[in-house]
Formats: sequence, C-alpha cells, structure tokens
Amino acid sequence: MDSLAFLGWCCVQMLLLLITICRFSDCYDPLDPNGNITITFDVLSYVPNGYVARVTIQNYYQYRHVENPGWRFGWTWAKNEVILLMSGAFAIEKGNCSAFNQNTTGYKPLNLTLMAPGLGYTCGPLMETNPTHYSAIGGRRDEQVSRTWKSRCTYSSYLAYTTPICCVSLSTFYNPTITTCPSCSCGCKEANGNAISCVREGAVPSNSLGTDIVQCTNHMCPLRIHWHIKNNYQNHWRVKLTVSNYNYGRNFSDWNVLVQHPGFGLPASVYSFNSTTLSTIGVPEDVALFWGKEFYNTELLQADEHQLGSLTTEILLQKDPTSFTLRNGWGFPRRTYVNGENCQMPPPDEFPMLPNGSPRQKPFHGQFPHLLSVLYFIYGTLFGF
Ligand SMILES: *[C@@H]1O[C@H](CO)[C@@H](O)[C@H](O)[C@H]1NC(C)=O
Ligand SMILES: *[C@@H]1O[C@H](CO)[C@@H](O)[C@H](O)[C@H]1NC(C)=O
Ligand SMILES: *[C@@H]1O[C@H](CO)[C@@H](O)[C@H](O)[C@H]1NC(C)=O
Ligand SMILES: *[C@@H]1O[C@H](CO)[C@@H](O)[C@H](O)[C@H]1NC(C)=O
Ligand SMILES: *[C@@H]1O[C@H](CO)[C@@H](O)[C@H](O)[C@H]1NC(C)=O
Ligand SMILES: CC(=O)N[C@H]1CO[C@H](CO)[C@@H](O)[C@@H]1O
Repeated sequence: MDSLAFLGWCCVQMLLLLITICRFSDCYDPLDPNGNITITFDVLSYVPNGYVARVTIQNYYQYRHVENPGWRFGWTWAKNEVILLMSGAFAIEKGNCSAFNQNTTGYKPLNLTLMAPGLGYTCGPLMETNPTHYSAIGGRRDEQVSRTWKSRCTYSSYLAYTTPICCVSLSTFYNPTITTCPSCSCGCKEANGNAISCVREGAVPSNSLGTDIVQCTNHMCPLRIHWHIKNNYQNHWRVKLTVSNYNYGRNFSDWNVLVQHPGFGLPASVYSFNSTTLSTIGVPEDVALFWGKEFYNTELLQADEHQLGSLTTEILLQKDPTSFTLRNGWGFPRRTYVNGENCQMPPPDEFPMLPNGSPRQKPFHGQFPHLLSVLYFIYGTLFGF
C-alpha cells in the first residue's frame, strides 16, 4: 500500500514536470535519450595576446541531421576578445572591435548559439574537461592539447516549430475506410486570421521556390506518412509506407523516417529504402529507421501542380506468433518521425477496424497507445538520466 502510494506520487511529480517544463516529447526524446550535439574547444596553444583553439562540432543524434544551408555557430566574448585568424569556417559578422584590449587572454566564450540551420538547439555553458589527446609522429607519441572546454547542445522541437510538420494517415486491406491525418494537424487554413497560406491542388504556385507554401489539405502539413497494411500471409505481413511532400518550395535531401512498431522486433525486408533498427533502452517497441538509397531516392522532391513529392517502399514483416495480431490497431505504428520531428497520429479510436471487429469505441484499448506513450516517458525520465 505504501509503495503504491509512493508510485502514485512519483508519477504525479513526473507528469507535473512534463506539463510545466515541456510539451510531451519536446525536451526529451525517449527514442534517442543520449542524442546531443557536442561542441569542443581545444586550446592548442597560447600566444602572447590570446590562444589558438580548434573547434569541433559533433552530431550524436541518431536521426537529426543538419539540412541545407547548414549550421551556424556563435558565441559572445567574455572580455572583448577578437578573432585574428580563422580557417575551416567563415566568421560572418564583424562586431565592435574598438574595445579590444591586447592583455585579454584565455577566457572561454560565453552564451553559445547553434542554428542547424533553424532554431531548436540550446547549448549549455562551456565546461572544463580533460584535455583531448591525440597521437603524433605516426602514432608513436601521445600528445594533449593545453585545455579543453565542452558544451552540450540539445534539440527541442518546441523551440523550432510551433506546430508539428508532419502527420500520419492509415489504411488496410481489410477495411475500405482510410483514416486521414487529424484535421489541422499542422495548423488550420483559416484560424483566427492566422491563416497559413496554401495552394489549391492543381493550381500553379507562384514564387514558391525556397518558401514553405503547402498544398491546401485538411491537415495542412508539409509532410505526410501513409501506412497501408497491404497483405496478410501465413508467416508474413506486408506494409506499404509512403512519404509525401506537400511543400511547393522545398526538397528534403537526406530525409529519414523513423517508425516505432512491435513488428520490427524480427528482421524485416525493406525494398526501396535503406534501413536499420535502433537500439532503444526502456522503450518496449522496436524502432526502425529508414532513409533513401544512394543515387535512387535520397531526395524527397517538392510538390508541383501535377503531383506531390513522394517516396514509397514495401516492407515485409515476419509474424511473431506470440504477439502478432491485427486486432486493436496492433498493425499500426506507435510513433512516427520524419527528420526527427514527431508526426501527428490519428487518435486510436479512428484506426481502421477489423470487419468482424470490436465496436469503434472501446475505452481501454482505444486509449492504449496513448497510455503507452505516457509510460515510456516516465520510464525514460526515471532511467534515462
Ligand atoms: C553526447 O552524446 C554522446 C553519444 O551518445 C555521449 O557519449 C556523450 O556523453 C553525450 N554528451 C553529454 C554531455 O551528454
Ligand atoms: C564600440 O565600443 C566602444 C567601447 O566599448 C563604444 O564606446 C562605442 O560606442 C561602440 N560603438 C558602437 C557603434 O557600438
Ligand atoms: C549571456 O547569458 C547570461 C545568462 O546565461 C546573460 O546574463 C548575459 O546577459 C548573456 N550575455 C550576452 C552578451 O548575451
Ligand atoms: C528541387 O529539386 C528539383 C529537381 O532537382 C529542382 O528542379 C528544384 O528547383 C528544387 N527545388 C528547390 C527549392 O531547390
Ligand atoms: C545504405 O546505408 C549505408 C549506411 O549509410 C550505406 O553504406 C549504403 O551504401 C546504403 N545503401 C544504399 C543502397 O544506398
Ligand atoms: C595595459 C592594460 O590594459 N593592462 C590591463 C590588462 O587587463 C588586466 C586585467 O583585466 C589589467 O589588470 C591590466 O591593467
């Protein structure tokens, strides 16, 4: 009884934290709990009026890449220092150098900012760490830099986007009903004057290059994932996965799609995409990551007046006799990401039902995927940090 009460209290604490600090899954991604971009300043040597540093930016996110036009990194100086020389990157802004004082030495940069390429990253302060070692003279001598500072930058989609950028629709061979993306998944067409500009299907968009003008839809998302359960064989089942780009002004190069689904626990055959499964600790369902094949479909093209940009693959999944079922929406993903952004799923009570199936409203099973996500979060928070 006591331990139950404690568990209840503990969960409330966690949920409160979740509600007050971040929207669900924004601050912390249970599918990539250790993901970060690490920035390292290695002070290689000191010179009379400053130091020479090597700055390294390492992306440890498993499925969050830096798109065109690339990253930008900045900081503020502690004591009016200046950059005298730079190679390997451009310094793109010159500030007020009149306060530059030749005795300033050795202070670490403050308030790091990383754009990759847009908003979303928050960088912690540079912390003193063990100096980086490197080998010299063909590996025969071990050297170390004078000093090493590191900062960890983490991503929050809440800082990057005010609404989701993708949504999920579902269909099956056993039910003619298509479950569309929830209305206004990524904003509404006419929401209190905050209308998102969109282009009617078939119309010719003007001046859309490089802008985010989407086709008018009920969901208004630039990207949509469609999961179609196509066949049910004796030992396998087949899914068709389609990624559609509704954006008239933007190609997505080196795209990736992540699907969390229990069916990826056994090896699957993926025909037109490259794929792998990710090891995730504390998440009960298996997670598969898909990306384009070289020289074939690494680019998700923009929409035009004739068609959407679109990529598709079929996936043959093995049946695990202990868990396989098509009931209760088991065949549908639990979570789907495009380029690391969580896509809006339809509510479970709108999933296509088996024909002989249960009534549409089944309170417990209907809530099941939601319940699972809350549990992952708590689990991830308790054991991930
Ligand atoms: C950043 O990610 C790497 C790889 O997951 C991990 O080894 C490292 O500890 C992380 N850095 C911090 C400061 O958490
Ligand atoms: C540049 O810095 C100096 C000294 O801090 C200050 O007096 C001057 O007003 C600054 N100039 C501008 C344009 O900000
Ligand atoms: C740097 O950040 C600190 C707090 O983190 C803030 O007080 C300070 O004003 C910032 N400095 C600049 C130059 O932005
Ligand atoms: C997207 O790619 C197509 C084909 O390569 C190209 O014609 C179009 O200009 C590209 N769009 C953008 C916004 O770069
Ligand atoms: C699949 O991805 C791996 C790892 O990025 C790469 O080495 C391989 O060439 C890719 N295969 C194809 C067909 O693109
Ligand atoms: C010549 C000069 O300006 N020297 C100053 C350099 O900065 C240190 C501390 O910031 C001062 O103590 C020196 O007087």
